Amino acid sequence: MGAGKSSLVLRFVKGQFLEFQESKIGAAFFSSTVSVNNSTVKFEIWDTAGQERYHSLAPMYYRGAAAAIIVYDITSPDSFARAKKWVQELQKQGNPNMVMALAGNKADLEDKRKVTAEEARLYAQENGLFFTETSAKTAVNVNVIFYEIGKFHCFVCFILLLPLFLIFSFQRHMEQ
Ligand SMILES: Nc1nc2c(ncn2[C@@H]2O[C@H](COP(=O)(O)OP(=O)(O)OP(=O)(O)O)[C@@H](O)[C@H]2O)c(=O)[nH]1
Ligand SMILES: [Mg+2]
Repeated sequence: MGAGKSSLVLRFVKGQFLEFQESKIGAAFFSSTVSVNNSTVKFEIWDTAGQERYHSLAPMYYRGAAAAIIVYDITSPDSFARAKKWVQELQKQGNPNMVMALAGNKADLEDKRKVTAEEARLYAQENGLFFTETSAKTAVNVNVIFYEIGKFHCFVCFILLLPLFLIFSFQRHMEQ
């Protein structure tokens, strides 16, 4: 099951949550304009297929990317391992100025947790990533992670959500 990339985008862009999200085959595009620190930021988001068989398509999206959100599921150690692989790949192949954030999603499923927040926080610190746990279901920290990224960039930026992943671009305009 996916880590919740599409769900995070749906929550961020439309404020909704679906118990049964369709798995992505191609990539879906979303855009959303929000106010961050007195600036208007236009996020342009590519939500792409997370399954391994679509891995080869990823560089097409992340090459120009200025920001990435790597998403794992706190109930799945396997998804955390895959998130780390994506971080490595982006560090090697992505834009060197790319802002990266790590999101431990499904934080509402505390009773099924298999990845501790400490473990992920430490990993994020070591790799210079912004880290937070999120829940697309309850909306916890969903805006926080997008706003954190929005703070960094002016003009066109791209964001990805991996391992099961997603790309955005956003533009920032000074508010009048
Ligand atoms: N409890 C809970 N379920 C979630 C959360 N986010 C997503 N889900 C569920 O997890 C499943 C997968 O979510 P998706 O958003 O499709 O995951 P994805 O990463 O886009 O998956 P792919 O497109 O297949 O790569 C769906 O059934 C969602 O309803 C969350 O924060 N909490
Ligand atoms: Mg999806």
